[in-house]
Amino acid sequence: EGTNTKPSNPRKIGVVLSGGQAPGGHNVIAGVFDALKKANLENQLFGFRGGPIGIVEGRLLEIDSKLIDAYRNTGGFDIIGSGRTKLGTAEQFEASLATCKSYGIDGIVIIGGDDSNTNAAVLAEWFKKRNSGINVIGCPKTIDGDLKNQYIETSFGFDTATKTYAELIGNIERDANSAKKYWHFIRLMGRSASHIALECALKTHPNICIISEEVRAKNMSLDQVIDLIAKTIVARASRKEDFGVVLIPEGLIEFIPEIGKLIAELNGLLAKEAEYFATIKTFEDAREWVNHELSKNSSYVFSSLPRKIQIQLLDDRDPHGNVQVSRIETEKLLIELLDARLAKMKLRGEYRGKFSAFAHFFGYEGRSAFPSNFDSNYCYGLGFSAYLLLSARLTGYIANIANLHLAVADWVPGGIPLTMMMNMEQRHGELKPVIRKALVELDGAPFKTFASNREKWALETCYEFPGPIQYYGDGRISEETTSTLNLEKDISEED
Ligand code: FBP
Repeated sequence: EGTNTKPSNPRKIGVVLSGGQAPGGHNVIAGVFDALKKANLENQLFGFRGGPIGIVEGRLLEIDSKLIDAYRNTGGFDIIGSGRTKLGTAEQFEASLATCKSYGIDGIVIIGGDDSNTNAAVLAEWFKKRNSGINVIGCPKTIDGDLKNQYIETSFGFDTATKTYAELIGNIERDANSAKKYWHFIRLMGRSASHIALECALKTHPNICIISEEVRAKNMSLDQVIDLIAKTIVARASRKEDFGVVLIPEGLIEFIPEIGKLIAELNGLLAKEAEYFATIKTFEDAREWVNHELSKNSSYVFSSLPRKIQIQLLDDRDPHGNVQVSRIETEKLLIELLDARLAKMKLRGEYRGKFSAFAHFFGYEGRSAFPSNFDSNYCYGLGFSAYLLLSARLTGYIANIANLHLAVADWVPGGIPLTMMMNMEQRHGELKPVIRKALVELDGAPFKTFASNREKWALETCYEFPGPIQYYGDGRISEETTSTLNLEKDISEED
């Protein structure tokens, strides 16, 4: 609130949704819309369609009150769609400038993850160098929870996605504990970091949760990961508990050192030889060629994997040239290897249980869920702040809100220059500015809390059943955010 009663000069603002869906994206747009209409009813909001490519190709639509009202507090990004096009070339920047000029747009809000916000900073700098008068503001989005740092407490979407998965995991735990005959292997989304798996473990107390960052830190091989799981299965079998729940972060496959190395080699090879690779007709021929091109170790690792996983590893790459981990069925790989391992142990008389396993993957069902109260409020606040930053003629900032573990009335909105969270890193032999992904910290409070409980959760059956997201009723439940954020804030306040 302020005392100024004079409307600002009319402005046209564009908004873009970039990358994977995250609950609350529509509320960011609602926040921008409401703020700009409060500033001046003549202000207009445009949505670029299909992600960043919409700016380049000039695909946009005006967002009016009727349209935005139909999308308030809903999940998904379907109001304007999303996409993963990477903005980086001079041609793309020129085309973006032309789009803005032809529609009179002088401010852009980019709603995205670490890469999209990096691109927002680069675009902001480019527009500034051209004296275009176009300002660019980012907003921190991703269910993966890995866009956070000393300034950004959490990315939006993480709260709702983990609550959605935790509800489903709790349901499976209850089923497992009722029938007492199945092991459930649940892979959870999260491209690299294991924040989602860790948060779900804190909420549901599964028997096993693998944390990729720990696997990498301990340099554990695939064989050792299998050992670890087998040990718990055997221990529970000796207590006549032939059931359990295992959480697996989808990024695990890349964090197992020998497979990580194989994937890095494959990414490089398929990028370099893309044209030749496209001419190979059968999987058998592709496998033979790949085996020939890979280093001896990686070729050995590749050959030892089941055919289905080999096919998935050779699947299409994402726009950054990386393997798409959401398509690799790591949970099935683990079950297959455990089946073989436990059969051998049975023959040696080391295991007397019955191993019957089911594989699940929870990803897309959490990305477009109806946002929790936390995400609804957080996103609306981010959108509103983004417009205030634009109206202050700032550029290259990311909207942020501090004190998110407190009641909404105590939240503090603001903005941070994106360059404050960027580092120069070598990418394809060139120094590039990047916002580093925040991985799970093994000395952080969330992981330590998990680590101090996991032995008990492994053997005893201590499942927790969070149930569905609550929107009304007791505020301690409906307004509560993630354990991850609360634990991180508790520690930083003690410091
Ligand atoms: P963002 O980083 O863009 O938010 O996307 C994250 C994510 O949901 C990952 O968890 C998952 O691996 C990936 O997107 C799946 O991508 P796609 O939607 O292209 O299948």
